[in-house]
Amino acid sequence: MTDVETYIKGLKEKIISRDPDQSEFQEAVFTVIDSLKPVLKKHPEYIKANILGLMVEPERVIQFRVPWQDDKGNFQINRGFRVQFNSAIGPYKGGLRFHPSVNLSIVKFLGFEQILKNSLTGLPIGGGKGGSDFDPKGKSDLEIMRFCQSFMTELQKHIGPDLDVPAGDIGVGGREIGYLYGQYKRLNGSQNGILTGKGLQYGGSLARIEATGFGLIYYLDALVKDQNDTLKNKVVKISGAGNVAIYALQKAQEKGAKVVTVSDSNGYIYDSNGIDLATVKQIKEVERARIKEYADKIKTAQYFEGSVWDLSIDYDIALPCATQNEIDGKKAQLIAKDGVKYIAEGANMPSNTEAIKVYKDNQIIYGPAKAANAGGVAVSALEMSQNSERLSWSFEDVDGQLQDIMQDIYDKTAAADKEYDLGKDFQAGANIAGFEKVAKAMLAQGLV
Ligand code: NDP
Ligand code: 2IT
Repeated sequence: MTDVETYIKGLKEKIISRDPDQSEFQEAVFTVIDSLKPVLKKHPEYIKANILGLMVEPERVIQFRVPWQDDKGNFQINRGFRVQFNSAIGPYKGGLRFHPSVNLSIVKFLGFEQILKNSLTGLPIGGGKGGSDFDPKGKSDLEIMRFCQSFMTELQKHIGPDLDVPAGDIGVGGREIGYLYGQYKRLNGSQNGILTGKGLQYGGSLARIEATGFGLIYYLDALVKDQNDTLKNKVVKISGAGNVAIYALQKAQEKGAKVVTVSDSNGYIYDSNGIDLATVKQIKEVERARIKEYADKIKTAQYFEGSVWDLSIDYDIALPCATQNEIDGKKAQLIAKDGVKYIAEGANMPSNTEAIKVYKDNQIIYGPAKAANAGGVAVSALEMSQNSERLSWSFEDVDGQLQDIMQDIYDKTAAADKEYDLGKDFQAGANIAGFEKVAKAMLAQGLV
C-alpha cells in the first residue's frame, strides 16, 4: 500500500472504532476521503499535518434536552443538537433540521458536508449543523412556537453573529425561524445577524426562500451547457415538495423544462402534462397539506404511494430534493434504464454509495449535493453581509450574485476534474475544490 492508502485506511478504522453506529456520518466522510487520494498524493504536507484527521472531528458537539408542553398539557421532551464542525474559513454556518430521524450521526454527516459546501461558495463561512428529533407534522402553531422557544433558550448560549449562524433545513422554514429569532431577541436584544432565512420585515434577504431550488437549476444549467446541451424541453423528475423542490420546479419551468413529478414521504404525483407550480405552492406553503391533495385538484394527475424513484418513465433529468439515501443501487439502476442523462442533487446525500457507482458506470452526468445545492447557504451568507451593513439588496442583485456563485462552483468543480484528470467526475471535483481551501486555511492556522 502507498503512504496515502495506509493513511486513509487508518483514518477510516479510527472513525469506525470511535463512532461505530454513525453510518450516515461514515458514508459522507468515506466518500470524501476516497476522492481526495490524488490531492493527498500531490500534497504530502496535508498528511504530515493530519489535516483530514482534524477535519473529521467536530470542533464542538452540543447536545441538550428540549422540554415543551403540548396542547393537551402533556410534558414532552426532545433532543436538541448543534455540531460546530469547522471554523477555519469563517463562523460555523448551516441549517437546523426538525425531523424524528434526527440523531448525532445525521447532524454530523450534514455538518461535515456543510464544511466543503460552504467552502465551494467562495464566501467566508465555516461548517455546522443542528436540529432536533422533534416532529413538526400535525403540530399546532402554538406547539411549534413553544418548541422553538424552548429550543432557542438553550441554543442561544452557544451561537452568535460572528460565532455560529444557524438557518433552516427539513422541517424548519420561515415560521420556525421567526419563533426562534423572537426568543433569541427576547433573551439577548435585537441582533439580526444571528440566524438566516429570516422574514423580510426583520432582516431577511430577498431570494433566500428561492435560493436553494433556483441555485440547483443554475448549477444544472451550467453543467448541461458545458455538454453543449440545453434544459429546454427536457423531462424532469423531482422528489420532495418542500422548499428546495418547489423552487427547483419553478426555475426548471422558467428554463423550458417539463417537470412531471413531486413527492412527499408517503407518495408521489405524476402529471404527464407537467406539474402546476401554483397548485403545489397552495398545498404546501398555504394549506400545509399532503401532496396527495394535488390529484384531487388537478384531474390529469395521478397519485401513487411509495417512492417516486420506483416509477419507470422516459425522462432526461433526475433532481432528488427530499432527503438522504432516497436513491439506492436498485433505484439508480431504474434511473439508468429510463435513459436519464443528468442528475443534480437538491437534497443532502440523496444518493447512496451504490447509486453513485451506478451513475458512473452508466455515464450519467452527476452534480453532487455539496455543489448543486450550495445556493441556499450562499444566499444565507449574503443575508449575513446585508445584516452587517444594515442594508437590504434588491431581488435582482441577490439573484444575480447567486447565478454568478453557482456558475463559479460549476467552474471550480470542472477545473478540479480537469486538473486531476478525473474523467467528468464532478463529485470528486467538488470534494477536491472544497477541501483545498479549508485545508490551506487549517494548515496556516496550526494545530488548533
Ligand atoms: P422541507 O422540510 O421544506 O421539505 C422536505 C421534503 O422532503 C418534504 O416534501 C418531505 O416530505 C420530504 N421528505 C423529508 N424526509 C423524507 C423522508 N424520510 N422520505 C421521503 N421524503 C422525505 O425541507 P427542504 O426542502 O428545505 O429540504 C429538502 C432537502 O434539501 C434536505 O435534504 C435538506 O437537507 C436539503 N437542503 C435544504 C436547503 C435549504 O435551504 N432549505 C439547502 C440545501 C440543502 P414529508 O412532508 O412527507 O416529510
Ligand atoms: O444544507 C444546507 O446547506 C442548508 N440547509 C442551508 C444552510 C444555511 O445556513 O442556509
